[in-house]
Amino acid sequence: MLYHLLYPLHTEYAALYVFRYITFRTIYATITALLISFILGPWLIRTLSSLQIGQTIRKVGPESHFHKEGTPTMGGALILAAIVLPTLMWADLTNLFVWVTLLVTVGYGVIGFRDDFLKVKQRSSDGISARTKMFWQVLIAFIAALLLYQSGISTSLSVPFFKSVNPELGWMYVPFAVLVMVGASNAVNLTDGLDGLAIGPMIIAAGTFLLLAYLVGNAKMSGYLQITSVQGAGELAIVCGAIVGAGLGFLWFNTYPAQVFMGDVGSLALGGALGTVAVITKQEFVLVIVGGIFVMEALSVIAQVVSFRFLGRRIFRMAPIHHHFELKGWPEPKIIVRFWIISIILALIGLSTLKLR
Ligand code: 57M
Repeated sequence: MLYHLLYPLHTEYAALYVFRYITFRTIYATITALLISFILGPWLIRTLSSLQIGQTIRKVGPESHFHKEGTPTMGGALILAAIVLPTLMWADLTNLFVWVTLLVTVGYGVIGFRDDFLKVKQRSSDGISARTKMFWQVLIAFIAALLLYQSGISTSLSVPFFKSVNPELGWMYVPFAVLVMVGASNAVNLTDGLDGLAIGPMIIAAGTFLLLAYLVGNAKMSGYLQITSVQGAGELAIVCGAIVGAGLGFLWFNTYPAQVFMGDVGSLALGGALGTVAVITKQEFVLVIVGGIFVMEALSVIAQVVSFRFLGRRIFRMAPIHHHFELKGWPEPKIIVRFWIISIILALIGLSTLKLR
């Protein structure tokens, strides 16, 4: 909105020319998101507590979590507001990519909201069925992928480390994009099981994709780096900036010992947003590296379920893998901070793919 209102006035007030720059708008989207989180955070936590919107803890889980019963949840609503409002304020709203990313983010947020709401209402940890959740996730991702496909976005794949390997997917781009969006969303959801465990790597991944979106959207830079250029993708740096700001603001309250959990409204939305940005910037494989913590968490569940079903024994003491370390006796903050450190290393490796090709 600000971009559309203020940039045209640069002919009269030269200083307003600065609104043209993605870098400027990204920085202010990040700061706006942070401010929204800091201003609304304490109010939201008080409101959630007074409405008794608290977490129900599974009794089969690690005992160390029992004391978390009743911690306000659905803090993801704050994350959503702190992503959507700054994006609407600072991004170019004629850009299709911005709207597609918002569609998935808000759409997944609504699915998560419904799930959290039912859990709180029924005072159980069941929520909506996995099948229903998956149906809506796939449907929203499908609409998003179709919009991208029809916009004429390149349907070839970029493979890290191999600049000349660009398999053409054609219409298969649509199911592939759906897989990335739905997969990312569920992987972040599985990771969200310790204070700050999901939001830390999310901030790091969104920061990395902020840079990637900027580079991919800049014809000169992408030409120099020999990466697929996607005209208009630079605006996603603003969305990523908002995710970083919203994430940092949320972490302020979610850091150990957490005053609030994000709930599915946050985890599904954040994962969906990251998946969509990866699809648009054509960095889906780099997402597997940068979001390696989320991938590891999801793979630990798959490995555990497969092993238990076919071999009759567990690989981990409990999946997702963060529970394994908890049951081994690692203190919660140690697991969290170590996962953050791994995330930073993975982000650096992900960025190195820009040069190693
Ligand atoms: C949601 N939710 C947390 C909070 C958060 C297939 C199976 C592996 C699925 C998996 C599952 O349901 N995962 C998705 C994980 C829950 O957090 C809430 O959920 C939101 C995110 N969706 O925002 O609202 C609990 O996590 C803790 N928490 C924190 N701090 C935070 O900032 O401490 C969350 C955020 C909260 C709180 O305790 O209540 C969760 O873990 O439930 N299921 C599992 O993860 C279960 N694993 C399992 O059954 N493993 C089996 C098989 C199936 C692989 C095995 O290993 O044999 C475990 N989850 C729990 N207890 N809590 C089982 C035991």
